Amino acid sequence: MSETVSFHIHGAIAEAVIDNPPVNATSASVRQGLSEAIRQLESDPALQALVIRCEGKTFIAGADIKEFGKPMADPGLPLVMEMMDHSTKPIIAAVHGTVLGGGLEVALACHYRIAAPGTKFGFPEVKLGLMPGGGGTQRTPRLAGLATAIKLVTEGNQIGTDEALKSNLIDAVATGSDLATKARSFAEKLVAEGKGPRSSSTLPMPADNPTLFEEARKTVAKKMRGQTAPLRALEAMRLGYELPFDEAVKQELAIFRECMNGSQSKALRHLFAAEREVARIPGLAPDTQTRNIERIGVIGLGVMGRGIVMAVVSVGIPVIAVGLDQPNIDAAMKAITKMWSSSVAKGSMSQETMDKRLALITTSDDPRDLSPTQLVIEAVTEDLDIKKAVFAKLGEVTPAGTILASNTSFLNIDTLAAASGRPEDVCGMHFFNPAHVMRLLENVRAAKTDPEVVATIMALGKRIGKLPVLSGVCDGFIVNRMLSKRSREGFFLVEEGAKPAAIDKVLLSYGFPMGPFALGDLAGLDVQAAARKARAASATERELRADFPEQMVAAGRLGQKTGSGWYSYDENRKASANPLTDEMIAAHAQRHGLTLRDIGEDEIRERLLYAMVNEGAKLLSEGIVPRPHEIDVALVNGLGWPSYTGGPMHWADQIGLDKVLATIEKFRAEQGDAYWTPAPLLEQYAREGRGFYA
Ligand code: 3H9
Repeated sequence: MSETVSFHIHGAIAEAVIDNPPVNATSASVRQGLSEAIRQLESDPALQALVIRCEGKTFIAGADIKEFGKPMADPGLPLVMEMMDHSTKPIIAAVHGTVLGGGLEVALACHYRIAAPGTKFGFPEVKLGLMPGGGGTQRTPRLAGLATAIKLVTEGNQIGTDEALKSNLIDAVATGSDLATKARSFAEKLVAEGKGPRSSSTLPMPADNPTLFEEARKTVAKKMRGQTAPLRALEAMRLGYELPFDEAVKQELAIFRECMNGSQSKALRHLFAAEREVARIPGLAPDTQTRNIERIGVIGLGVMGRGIVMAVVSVGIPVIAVGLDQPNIDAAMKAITKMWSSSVAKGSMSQETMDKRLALITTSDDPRDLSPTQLVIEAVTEDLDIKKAVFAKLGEVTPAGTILASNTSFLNIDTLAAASGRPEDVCGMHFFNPAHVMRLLENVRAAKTDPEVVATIMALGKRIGKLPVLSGVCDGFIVNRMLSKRSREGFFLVEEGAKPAAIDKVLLSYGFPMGPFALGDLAGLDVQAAARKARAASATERELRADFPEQMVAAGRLGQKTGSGWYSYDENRKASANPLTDEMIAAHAQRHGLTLRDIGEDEIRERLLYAMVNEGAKLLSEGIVPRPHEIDVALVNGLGWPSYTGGPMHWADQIGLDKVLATIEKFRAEQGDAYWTPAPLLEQYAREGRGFYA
């Protein structure tokens, strides 16, 4: 048939088997093979039905992303689906794994669908800045109803077989025997019962409901701020009420193509590839041995330690959790139980799951009890002396080969490694708060970290559901180092006259989940003040003068947790303007003789974000990260840098590094070399007319 599609005949039933690893995407040879299979079905009078199924771990997981942006070889997917739709003999999709995007569209263009237990279905196109372009916005409402269809195409989430069956997206679940056999019997039964093709395109659209469309627009505006693809998907779905099916799918395809050629999809596709690229560590052989991790120790049971315990046991790995003393352990277990109980109360976790997770936690106040673990994650107070003492102790009480990882967010891992006496076993594993929720994990390779340790923590990160990114040792690693430059500019802008709320608004409207001041209130101004104190020795006079966190801590305003910070908070932590903030800024300006001026949105945005891009370029120049991919993936997933811009380095490339450099030079002239000296790599790339990505 084709390189990737084989054709088999079992009596009256034909079978087209797709084998196009890794995910059976609808590449050109798959489309060609499928179209030939349908032609064969039509032309051979002995054949009564066709089953389409896939080899490997999944049915078609979508159109081939690698073909996007290039001329599409014939036949296009819409043509193949039209052939299926118009076939005079029934076509059955036998699906398993992840039936996504164009894969789900192929299945819906078939006349019947049978799924293996555990199959997942979804339209993840919006996560790539796209919307279904192969009839998904037209067939799904016809089969599953408007509410389900809107949710599937705009949110991009997956549903399981139960929901798919209930929503009429599949006809049967193949329990009891293997999918291929079950699908064949299903086809034979159809033939025996004289059931012919049954096209979803001929079904009527469900009753219109403008309220559902309006609600979806609001949800998208809130949850996927700034993203255009989900709105375009709704626009395409509405066409079903205005045009005949064939015309609506043509227009849907045109909208899909517009999205595909737009900057948002380009950025999101870049991130999709970058997320996979960061798993391949330059210089680390792919077959590097990983150490066996069966039990993990966590030492330090504050907010971070608790979150790490929760993340680890959630995938079934037992934890030995070591706290300071019994009251500290009790407080931690109480906090963990409270969080899980609230999930049980909301119905997002079962009592059985909670009990299982709790049973995986053993507590102790003695670090010697960590000896049966293969990895210990240290999450004690961010104080170098305290951490050094902990690493010295861990070096003593755990056997050689046990990995010792620090969750520090900025301290020097090489210093901790030396303190342990076993530097080859030491690394960083920097989780983001809340550690059981946030996807990003910054793994840190220190000077002497064994390659096996690096391979192990990268694999473990994935195992516990995180997105691990590898960084070298530096103050703040990737996210916090870049973020510290944004905070600096935020404080300077306030000293120069910009209002904190106005600064936050600029980033919020650019797609960030919050601005620097709302983030400071959330993280705690005491935490921010402590980080400033730790860095005071290397700070400039101007940085020391902009001591807003310290002033607020002195006034007992620690942010959300005390109900007052940059903003005021009610009992539900809803923010409102805080008059004390204006008073503090006015008094600060008077004390230091500062002149305040009006600052425009462009300057605010450029100072906050270009300061980060410049620091990212320094991370690259210094070899802290080997490529810009790590930076983009880390900032999007750790800070909420808007994904549809592709992350700071991709974003800067799109603007043009010459333009970014010119603005940085302007800020340098206005603000001084100490803050705005361009990274050498940025200067070099701008001169060469290239981007951070070659
Ligand atoms: C679409 O369908 C548009 C239609 O509506 C319009 C038609 C006209 N193409 O994630 P993994 C590669 S848009 C090409 O590590 P997992 C991936 O790059 C598409 N390649 O595995 C990686 O290769 P490498 C809608 C793809 O098991 C390898 O497969 N579909 C594609 O953790 C393994 O990937 C989607 O958006 C693809 N479509 O997860 C689905 N997908 O290592 C996107 C993956 O060389 N895919 N690859 O970089 C996924 O969500 C996950 O890959 C999946 C497997 C859940 C399938």
